[in-house]
Amino acid sequence: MIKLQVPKNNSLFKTMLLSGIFMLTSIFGSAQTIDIHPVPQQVEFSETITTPKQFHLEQKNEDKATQSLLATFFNEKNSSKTGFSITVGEVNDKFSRKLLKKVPENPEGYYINSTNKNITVIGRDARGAYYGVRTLLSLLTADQMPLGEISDYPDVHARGTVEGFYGTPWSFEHRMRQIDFYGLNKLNTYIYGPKDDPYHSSPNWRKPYPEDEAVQLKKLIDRSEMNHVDFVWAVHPGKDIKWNDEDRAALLHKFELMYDLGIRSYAVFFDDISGEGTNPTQQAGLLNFLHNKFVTVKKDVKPLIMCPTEYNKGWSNVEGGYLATLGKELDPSIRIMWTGNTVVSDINKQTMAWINNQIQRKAFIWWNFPVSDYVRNHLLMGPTYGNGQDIANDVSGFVSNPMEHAEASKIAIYGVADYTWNMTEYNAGQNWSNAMKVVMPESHNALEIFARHNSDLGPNGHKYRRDESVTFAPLADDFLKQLEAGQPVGNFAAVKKEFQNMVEASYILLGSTDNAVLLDEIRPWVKQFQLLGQSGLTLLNMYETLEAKKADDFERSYRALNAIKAQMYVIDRSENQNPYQPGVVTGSLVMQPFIDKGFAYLTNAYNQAFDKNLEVEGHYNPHKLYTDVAQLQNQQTTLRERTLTMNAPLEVIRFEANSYFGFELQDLVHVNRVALKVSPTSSYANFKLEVSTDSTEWKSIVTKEDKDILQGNVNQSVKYIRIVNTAINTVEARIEQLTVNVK
Ligand code: 14T
Repeated sequence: MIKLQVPKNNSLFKTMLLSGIFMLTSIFGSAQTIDIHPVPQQVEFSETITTPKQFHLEQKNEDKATQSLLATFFNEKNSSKTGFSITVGEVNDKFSRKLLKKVPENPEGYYINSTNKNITVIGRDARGAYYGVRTLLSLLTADQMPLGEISDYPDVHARGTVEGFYGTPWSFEHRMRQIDFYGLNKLNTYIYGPKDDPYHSSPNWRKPYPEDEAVQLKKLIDRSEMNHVDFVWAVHPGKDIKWNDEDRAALLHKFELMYDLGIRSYAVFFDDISGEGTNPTQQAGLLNFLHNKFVTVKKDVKPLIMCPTEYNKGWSNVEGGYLATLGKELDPSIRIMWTGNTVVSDINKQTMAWINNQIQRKAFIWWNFPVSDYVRNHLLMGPTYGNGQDIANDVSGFVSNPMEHAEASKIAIYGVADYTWNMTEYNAGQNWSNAMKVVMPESHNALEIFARHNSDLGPNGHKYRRDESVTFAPLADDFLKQLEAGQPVGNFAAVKKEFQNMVEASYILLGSTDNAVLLDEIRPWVKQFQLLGQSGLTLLNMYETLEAKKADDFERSYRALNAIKAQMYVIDRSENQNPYQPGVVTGSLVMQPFIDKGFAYLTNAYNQAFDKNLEVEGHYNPHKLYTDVAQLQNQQTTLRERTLTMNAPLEVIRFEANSYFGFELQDLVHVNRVALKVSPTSSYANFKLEVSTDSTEWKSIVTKEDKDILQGNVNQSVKYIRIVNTAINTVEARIEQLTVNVK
């Protein structure tokens, strides 16, 4: 038999390791790929043999999840006494004694030894054995099976997601699919904390879940157990908690109720609150109480996790001592969550050094990606990148806060699984390509074309951006430069190819059946994407017909492009109509701007050459936000028909005395109704509506409160409109709506 030795320092081996896909050559020279995910820590394969067909399986431990996972593969048909021997167990089962010392010390680690006679899988613990079986099954599902050793373990202890976004919580079915996905990809943590579940947060956090919801939670918990996922139930009591015995008891009682449903891991969130609930001494007192009276009493409950009120550096006031107090007073076993230097930010060594020093323990990272609750008209389907690959020993956990689109979030989650398992070997681009195949096995190519143009967020309040259309961007630049220099365009074919790819990919996706759940989530964007690709092709027709000086043909393409835009406008106004960022945006970083610029250029060039007057209309929003409130500085505005809206921020805003917020219009514009909705509505007493033509002289406008909305009728031409806080103190309120009707 020919031996394929793969020395560790061999570069071929390295590239294989990076992808988790191992190419082995069998004696007949046929290439064989074996796919292990996440990328394992250490693999030494020598040769392959034809994968056995009959097995003799022995499971030494009694882990139910491992048992049922094994049962998905081993059955009556492929098992017999004389079959190929497979033994699975934990270190504690003390079998195959000479292999025991090869099992990694790390929790959840495992060791696999495969020879041409047998395979042994030994886990450091039950979860390790379970992960070993996950890997075993990837070895057994290929025609050729590698012989050798795998020593594997995760770099980060707690790995997974926190369902912590605002917006429609994931459905029961989606959660079931997610939990299976986590088990499959060796993720061990699902923190349940959807902001819009009233039994997680106010007003009902003290109350038991209604029967039907409890039944579903129970099923999710059972499913988690079968996937070795810790289902962490989080409570968000800070909006109305009273620091007294009664509320402590209420929380303890709720924990008990959740324990009865099967919960064995808990978290308490104090994010995005104001007032009494934010007191660190009280928060620490409550957590310690739960630790002493619940966690240590129960014995089978994991250490508590808490999300602090100051959960990122930008919001933390070191002098105030909030974090230091938590660090000092919280029981050392309690994990503290952290989103990084800002609410939405990537994590590096310095981030970790700073926070870990503050809280005297390793922070538990809450990574706000791919969450899109502040850019709801976008899909975030790009690669998982940006976090330091040297922080494995600085974190106690790393979870991703995903999009309300559960299935589409799997692309990013697949990245988190790989990144947290084997950080130094993590390769974002490779991982992303693999992710496409995992979520859409048949149509992965089309999905990749779609996803590479659907990753950036557009301008947003958190200033968080992602790469998009990376390989197309230089083509677009060249194309426009040549156009503007009046030169013939040299890369026409390459540009055309990508627009064609877009159109074809969208048809394939819309007709695909390999992930109907994903298609349901992204359909509006795929339809929009198809139109975008078509508008690109039409733009190229405009270019060609202008070059050929065919006026009639040019004008037809021009009209067609306008018609496509009109269809895109309809989708944007009729699908995904949430009140925050309604609409459907795709290709917004490179593709759409390229088409808009090319369209404007070609139309103007045509007008000049043929002495025509075709309109270059763009319905962008010429008005701006006008404010001196730092928290609102990057908030976006939307103009729809004649209503100008400030996109509602999610957080509580602190309005200092005399601070203001409103709009600066492009010119003097006739303005009618102004409407403001904030909570609490008691703030209206302090807010005054003013208008101005020059921003120096201001006129007051009378307002009245109606159905919780403050309204004023301006009925004159102005350039500036603002709401001023006339209180002598800072006022804290959430802005739910600020709209102005403009002529
Ligand atoms: F607790 C946290 F770590 C956290 O990130 N909380 C929220 C989270 O629920 C949300 O999904 C995420 C992204 O929008 O950001 C946090 O919510 C915010 C963040 C803000 F900056 C709410 C208002 C904000 F102004």
